Amino acid sequence: MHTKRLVSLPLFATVLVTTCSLAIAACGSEPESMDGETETSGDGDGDGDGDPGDGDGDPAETCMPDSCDVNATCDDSSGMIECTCNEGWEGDGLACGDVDECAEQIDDCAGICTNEEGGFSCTTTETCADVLAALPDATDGEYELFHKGDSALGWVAYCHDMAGTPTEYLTLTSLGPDLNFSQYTAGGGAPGTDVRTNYERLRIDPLTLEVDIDDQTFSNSVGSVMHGDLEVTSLSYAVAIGCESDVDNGLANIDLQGTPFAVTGEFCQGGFQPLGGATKSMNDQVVDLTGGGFCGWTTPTADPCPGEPQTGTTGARLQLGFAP
Ligand SMILES: [Ca+2]
Repeated sequence: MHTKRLVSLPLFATVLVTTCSLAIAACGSEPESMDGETETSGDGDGDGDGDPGDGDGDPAETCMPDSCDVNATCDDSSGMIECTCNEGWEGDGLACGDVDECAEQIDDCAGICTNEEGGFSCTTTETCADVLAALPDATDGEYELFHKGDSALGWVAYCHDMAGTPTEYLTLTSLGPDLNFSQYTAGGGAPGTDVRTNYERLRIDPLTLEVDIDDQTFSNSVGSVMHGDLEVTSLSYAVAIGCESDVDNGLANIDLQGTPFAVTGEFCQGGFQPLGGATKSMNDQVVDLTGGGFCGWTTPTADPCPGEPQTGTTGARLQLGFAP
């Protein structure tokens, strides 16, 4: 970034440069190439010989408007012209190019970095709506968001419905029949086959990190159970229900491994003579739930504990936080 234009030159070169300083328009890079030549070939006798500041009669150089690149600062206080590219620019001072702060990742931007000549701009992306505002052509997909606009709290969201109402989901990576599911176990007062809903993505509020457990957009379900007159064919997330007295045979699993989040919320038991509980493990990224009663269940805590979780409209939220 720093370039001394000329240091020690034989007399003929100094004259050339002085001429350039006076007739700048024609100067170009000629003195620069002379400089390189001198340093390799004239090593022995060049020392102090033709230095303009040496008091050997040569006039000191003076910064002229075109001495340096337009994006550089000229300094002639030493008697020699020194050109230094300004902040946001890089080069030898005679020619300065833009620094791409985004590509070099020196922007500290909590969002979308856009390189600009001599600087950059940053659009903080805390929500998918922020992404859409910055990138009007953005389609549904994975985008990095920053909780509270903090560059240290980045996470990858799946932005859904970007053509309509941008909505944030957390993509789960622990997928399988026994991972990230809710189950209403058939039997007792609930005839039918086990209802199990497996989740691939969770609806998450990027501002509060609460999961709306009732959003089943990215889930699939099997089974059918009769809960009184209601046929249940799917369940909210993190809900374990059973309807066999004295047994907590309802099941559910939360597994956030592979995401930056852990479960910070608690769980409650509801129903008639409810049983069950929640066991956290793996730095609170994994929670195994059991629930039962006649009927009874375990769900994320709400006030009061959800009373009709089989309907899929619990209104409950599962609180997440960044894993330690
Ligand atoms: Ca730039």
